Amino acid sequence: MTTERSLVLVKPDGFARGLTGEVIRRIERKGYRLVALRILTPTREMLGQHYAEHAEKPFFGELVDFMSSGPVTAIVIEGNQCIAGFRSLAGTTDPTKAAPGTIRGDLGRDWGQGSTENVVHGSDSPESAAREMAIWFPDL
Ligand code: DAT
Ligand code: MG
Repeated sequence: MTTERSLVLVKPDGFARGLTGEVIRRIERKGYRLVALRILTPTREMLGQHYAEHAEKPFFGELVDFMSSGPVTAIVIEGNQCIAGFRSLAGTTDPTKAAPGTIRGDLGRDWGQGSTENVVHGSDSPESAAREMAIWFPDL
């Protein structure tokens, strides 16, 4: 048994479009448990930590601009294999290519804004989950 926790974000596009409930509905229907939830507009400093692996990428500036543009819902979920399981629910990074049935495939699209707006973030490994939870939920 591998009970895990993962850090999920409903990104500013998803929050602004009223999709937080839809994302939570899919998480709960899948059978994962909600552990913690907060709504906040992330600072650029938080996002620099969260996306440290992408700091040198050409899209980093637009990514931080987009992610700091408004409120997000940060959620810790729990369940066996929930890290891979939520990534599967979320679908692939590019919302144009993400499969129908996934969060990004059903709810995301290219809005022609430059930044990749793909509704959700999910941790990609236990190490990332631990690192990200410390950023978004320092008291957990
Ligand atoms: P994921 O969010 O699927 O884990 P990632 O960690 O590779 O993807 O990238 C983090 C975010 O950065 C992603 O959700 C959207 C943005 N991004 C990734 N690759 C990009 C690219 N080639 N051009 C523009 N934005 C990109
Ligand atoms: Mg990632």
